[in-house]
Amino acid sequence: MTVAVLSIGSNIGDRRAHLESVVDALGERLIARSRIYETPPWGGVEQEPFLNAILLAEDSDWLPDDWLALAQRCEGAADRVRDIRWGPRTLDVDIVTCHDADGEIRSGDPRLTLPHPRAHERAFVLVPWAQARPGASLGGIPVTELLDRLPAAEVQAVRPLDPPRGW
Ligand code: PH2
Ligand code: MG
Ligand code: MG
Repeated sequence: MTVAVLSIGSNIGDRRAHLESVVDALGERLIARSRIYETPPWGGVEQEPFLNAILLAEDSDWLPDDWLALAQRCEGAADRVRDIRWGPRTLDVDIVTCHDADGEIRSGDPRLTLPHPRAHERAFVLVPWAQARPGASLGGIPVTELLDRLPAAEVQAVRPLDPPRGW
């Protein structure tokens, strides 16, 4: 059994619908989700604000590659085009961490590095994650402690949307 923490984001088109498409694709695998946050673009590319959320999902048989395949299917279904690094996108589905019975899976595979190598410095990942799973940790460090290390302005700029339709 593996449990995956997925960071989902969108800043093109119907942003909310793109996020919801991942919830639909996960179906009964979904075990928790954060609220949806509006977040300023991270990474230095000038672009529209993102909607971001964190989803937790589990599957009794899946390995990290299966979560990656699901992420890529969802991005493909949203007509994701790979162009500018850290640039605008209809849908981005990143695997932040993946746990099995032995704990956090570590992988240096360039196709899927685990845990995600930049998650610890992204408020748009850490804020929703701490909200969905208050006790969460990354590489043995509590997510709340990682948040304390980031500039307060970056953390405060990650703002929850009013929850419509219960999300
Ligand atoms: N994704 C990026 C680059 N920058 N900024 C925010 N706020 N949210 C994102 O999901 C995001 C980003 C590329 O993956
Ligand atoms: Mg990403
Ligand atoms: Mg990605």
